[in-house]
Amino acid sequence: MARSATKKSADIDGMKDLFGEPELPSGFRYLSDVISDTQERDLVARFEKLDLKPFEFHGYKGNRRIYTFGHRYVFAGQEAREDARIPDYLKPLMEIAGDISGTPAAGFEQIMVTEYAAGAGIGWHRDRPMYEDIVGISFLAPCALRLRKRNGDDWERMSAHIEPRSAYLLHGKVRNVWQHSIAPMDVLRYSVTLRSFRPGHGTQEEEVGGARKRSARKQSSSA
Ligand SMILES: O=C(O)CCC(=O)C(=O)O
Repeated sequence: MARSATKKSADIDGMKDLFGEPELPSGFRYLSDVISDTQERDLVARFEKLDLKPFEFHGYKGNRRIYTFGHRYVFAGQEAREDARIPDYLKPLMEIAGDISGTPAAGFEQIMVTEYAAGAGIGWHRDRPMYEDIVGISFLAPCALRLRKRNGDDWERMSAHIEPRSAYLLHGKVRNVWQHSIAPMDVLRYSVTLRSFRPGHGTQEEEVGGARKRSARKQSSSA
């Protein structure tokens, strides 16, 4: 059965419900109000100026549009850019990722801005294997981050309510065992996803090749 958790202003970190059952899988962490209204407005104004491109996976173009910073991995559909340096205006978000994860902020070397216009969502997936911690920061609209894990022939499902200006962490089990997705949005939402790399990850070519093979076998969509 699906369970849902809504916490407006509290941190969620391995919390249990009244019956001692975990509300969300271990490794999930949530912090509300990590940025102010003004910061949100300023950052969204920056995102609106980016040359966002539809997310592409095996020739399939998703409705969401993305722009990536950090040049260790170039997503399909994105041009490899000479200068993919992380701009200064995103550095405060790296600090937030560092705070929520306990990983040094500088470790979040891959940053993706995603625009979900009305009708856009993201399918079930786990992030590519070369990434370690995944941090999401949300802008403009709330959404439900749906989580599912195989349980025999069935799926165990949970859902986390994500407010704008909040951050969530996917680490450990919720990152490695559970899949996540977001249903198509009714209204515009942006997210910034910050990813750290696993120690000793390979070259870009190996990552792209390996990720594609694994993705084709296991995942309906990948990020
Ligand atoms: O928009 C979000 O918060 C989720 C993004 C995501 O799951 C991804 O890009 O892999």
